[in-house]
Amino acid sequence: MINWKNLHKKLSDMNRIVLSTHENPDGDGLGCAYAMHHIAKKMKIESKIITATKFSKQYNFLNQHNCIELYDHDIHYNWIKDADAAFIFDVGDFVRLRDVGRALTENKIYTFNIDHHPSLENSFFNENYVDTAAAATGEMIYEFIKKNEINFTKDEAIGVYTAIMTDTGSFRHSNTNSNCHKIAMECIELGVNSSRIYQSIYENRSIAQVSILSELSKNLNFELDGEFAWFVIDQDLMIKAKAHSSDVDGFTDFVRTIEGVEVSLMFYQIDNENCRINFRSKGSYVLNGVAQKFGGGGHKFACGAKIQGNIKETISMVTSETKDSILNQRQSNL
Ligand SMILES: [Mn+2]
Repeated sequence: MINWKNLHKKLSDMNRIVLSTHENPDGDGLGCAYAMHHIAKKMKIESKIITATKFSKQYNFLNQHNCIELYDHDIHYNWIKDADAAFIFDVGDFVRLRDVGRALTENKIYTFNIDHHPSLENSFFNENYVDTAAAATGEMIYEFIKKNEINFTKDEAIGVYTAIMTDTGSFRHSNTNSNCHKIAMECIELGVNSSRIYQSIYENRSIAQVSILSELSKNLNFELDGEFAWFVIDQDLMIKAKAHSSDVDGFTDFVRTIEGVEVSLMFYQIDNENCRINFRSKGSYVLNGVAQKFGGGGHKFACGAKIQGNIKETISMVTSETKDSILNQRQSNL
């Protein structure tokens, strides 16, 4: 049982807090930070949401009064220095805080990790509040609010709703539980406009995204009787499509929707040296073991890794490891 009262008690003694989440922020991390920003406001605590990398424009609706700021050493390093603590949401791994993490460590800021990822390494944080059974970190923020009888209003509800909606793939993924629906119901009763949030996130595709999609649909690789699909987004494709790194979000989920596909993998070439891999499973095969082998991590059916090295070698290494894992799991499922 997580001691949410303890966290609240500590928070009430603070004057300034840093709120952050992983690089390439998603709806869960940003939604939690947004909800916490409003809780802090009510408690007269100064707070800033500082992200390590740019968030994509589909989350603009969370950036009211420009409460979300991209880390800028000249502006934020000294601001962080005077903070009482940092609350980090949904991060999975401390390294995914990038420059924000460095500023926190160098300034010896007390850190609270609030997350639903099964983290292997939590020792970078001073306190860990982890619940791997939660569908979204947003579900945990809701618990924090309720356990402490914080006035739950539309402001916090927008963040909580966004977090749960995005991490459950709009209440479709296997992690969706009745609690998600109950919380969503309460958020909607508080005035959250669910269809507007949905449209903002999922019906705001850039032309760049659509052109990548049309290219990658011609270059899908199917293996293991079509159960395993993988694709590559290299720098050429990104340049041709005039795309930004946030434009590739969601493609792995999309490829998983293909009939017969159980596992989908995206190889995204960040630069000549680095490659990001996203792993998605429909639920028959657990993938985070494979991600961990390559220094990554995440959830059982949605995880990722970053690999340094030649992309061709990375592809052959990771696809062969994934195939082995699928075949092993097929064997033990018999
Ligand atoms: Mn999450």
